[in-house]
Amino acid sequence: FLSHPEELGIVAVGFSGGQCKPGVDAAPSALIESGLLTQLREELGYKLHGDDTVHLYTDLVPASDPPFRNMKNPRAVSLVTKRIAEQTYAHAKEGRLVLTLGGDHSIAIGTIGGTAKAIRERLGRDIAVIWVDAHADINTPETSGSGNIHGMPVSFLTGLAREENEEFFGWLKEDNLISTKKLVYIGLRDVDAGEKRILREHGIKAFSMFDIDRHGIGRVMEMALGHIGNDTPIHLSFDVDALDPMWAPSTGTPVRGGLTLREGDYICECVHETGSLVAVDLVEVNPSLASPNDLGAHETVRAGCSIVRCALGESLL
Ligand code: 4U7
Ligand code: MN
Ligand code: MN
Ligand code: MN
Repeated sequence: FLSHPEELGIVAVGFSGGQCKPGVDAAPSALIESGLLTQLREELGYKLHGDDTVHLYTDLVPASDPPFRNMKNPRAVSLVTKRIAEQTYAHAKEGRLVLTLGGDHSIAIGTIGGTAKAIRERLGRDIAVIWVDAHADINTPETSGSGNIHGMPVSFLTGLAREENEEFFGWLKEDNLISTKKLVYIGLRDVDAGEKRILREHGIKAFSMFDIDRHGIGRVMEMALGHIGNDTPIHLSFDVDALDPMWAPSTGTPVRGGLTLREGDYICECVHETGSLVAVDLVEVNPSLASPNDLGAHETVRAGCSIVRCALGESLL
């Protein structure tokens, strides 16, 4: 699906407004400083386009941004994700593989909104989304208990949450949206009651940690990719909190009982192996959420780099 499979469009998003803990905005710099982009260039042989500096989008963040429909920082998140959608759209429209380094998971409203539109225009195809996460991130503004938009991106992307007003995600049009039928979750273990109802009502495919324990990650990946079907462009959105806190402690909403790093890498390898990958997000790394004298932040950044390299084909022999 890529006209330039060896070309990577990089979007580095230092944005944290989708949740309340500072620090997740520092993740792209931490990932880049640990050598990720150099590895992609020198070891995996990609040609990189786009960001070597990290966007902080501070010019877009309004001075006053009171809640709207229970959402926190709604204007900022809407403006920033609109800008991100323009960035991923531009790379995907060129036929490049798009890599976005977040940032909190609200940014997927932009990353997926942008690739969905570009792939429709370029190939006339709907993308599938593989959402790897401890959480389903499918709260509507009304079902959300926290009001944090990083718990809502999937509801906006599937059109389950809608808002006409341009200022509050009204810029999302039909061609930015994805179908609930082409969405697959892997790694779920902390899903709110309202979200469970949404998943059930819409028959959304989800592989929880229970399914991974029961069938093993190998069989789960067969089933997940089988559900999407061969020959469908895939956007992989990877929340580092899908990994067990043993591997990725420095994240805003850690949940015990998660994926091993090897299972996370395996998911990415299988997605890469399809040859259908068009975009990857890595989100929710928060290097500041670690005690100064432990290795949590370093380990989490390292795990994030491993996830990205696997998705981009490092394990190919
Ligand atoms: B993340 C939560 F209530 N569901 O809506 C919410 F448990 O991007 C958590 O997956 C959302 O890290 C987590 O606030 C968002 C909560
Ligand atoms: Mn080329
Ligand atoms: Mn998430
Ligand atoms: Mn999560």
